[in-house]
Amino acid sequence: MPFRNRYTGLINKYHDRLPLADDARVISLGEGGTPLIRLNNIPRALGRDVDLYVKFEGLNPTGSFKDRGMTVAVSQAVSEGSKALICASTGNTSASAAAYAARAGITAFVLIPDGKIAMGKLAQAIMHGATVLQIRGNFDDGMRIVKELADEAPVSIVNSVNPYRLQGQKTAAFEIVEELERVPDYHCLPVGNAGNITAHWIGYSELALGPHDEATAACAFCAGHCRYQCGLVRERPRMVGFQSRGAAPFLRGEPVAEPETVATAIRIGNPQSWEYAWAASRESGGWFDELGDDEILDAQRMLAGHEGVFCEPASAASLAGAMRDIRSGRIEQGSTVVCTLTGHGLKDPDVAQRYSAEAVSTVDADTAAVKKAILGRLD
Ligand code: AN7
Repeated sequence: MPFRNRYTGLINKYHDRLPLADDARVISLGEGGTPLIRLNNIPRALGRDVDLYVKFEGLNPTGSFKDRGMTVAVSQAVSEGSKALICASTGNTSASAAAYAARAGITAFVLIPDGKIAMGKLAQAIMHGATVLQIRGNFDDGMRIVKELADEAPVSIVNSVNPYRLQGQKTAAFEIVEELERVPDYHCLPVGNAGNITAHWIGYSELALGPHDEATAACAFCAGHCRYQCGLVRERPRMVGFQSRGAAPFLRGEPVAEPETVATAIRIGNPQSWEYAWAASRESGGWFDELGDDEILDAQRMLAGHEGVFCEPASAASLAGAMRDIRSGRIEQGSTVVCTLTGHGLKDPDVAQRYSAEAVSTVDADTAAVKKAILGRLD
């Protein structure tokens, strides 16, 4: 590589901890390396002494954490000679798959629930040249079809049932530990298909438990790929997963047939990583909890309005839940807490519409009128 300090994505940075062949063609858009932002105003408003961070995964190339997994899954698919990708998606996976397929020069087929994905995500899939199939059904229907189809057609599945996806996504945990120089006490995530909470647990477990060993919990997830021995940390965080009340199979203890939530990214009733996510929760001493749509939207707006960070609704579930647990004391004072913000707010501009009446006023194009409007607001 000619420029040593040029960041070229997470495969180049973490290649010794990823299962790709050394000579694999790397399909990258410079994903990873997202900011870990320490919140100031929200902890103050909560009146609790906690170190609260957000890992802003919305700043990945296609605006969500999916890019971490997609760079690895697509690089592997291409090295196996694959000419086409397929996924079911609530939006972000399809945006990411479409972009990485374009980068690799291969075809992407994406199955999305009819009318239930955010506009920005659909725009991405279209612009990156994917074939978009809107199905008359929800994400879980799409997932079932994709799994059936992949056995019959020459297409690579790039949903998180593809283990390379989780391998890529585990690198977010590495970055957090590198930056904090410690392991957080709590790591909060929104949970939909449950791949990301599983991937983070793989990442933390590899750091804490070292190389592959039949006796370690990491083996349950890593498919024999954990070659990393760091010895930096021995602890692992408690993994806390938040769902939307209308789409909360982990709270019901079984799949939900008709999931419904304003946070369309996590409108999922039958999570594919069900067992792994339960294991992560159990082994880490964490928990699952659920939030109402209003609680999620309030947290999204609070984060945007008081910290300058705009995430999409599903992402705000992690912060909404963390705030509730910090307030109640379930997350103790003195804790270090990381919330993953899985996607960017610009993905779903429609949600801002509901606040536009109070935020946007129309005035005449004259200085006196604008002055009057400003002074009225400063009272
Ligand atoms: C913003 O794009 O499942 O629990 O098909 O887009 O790993 O599924 C998206 C999931 C959280 C949940 N936040 O993560 C898809 C898809 C955002 C997301 C999740 C998703 P998982």
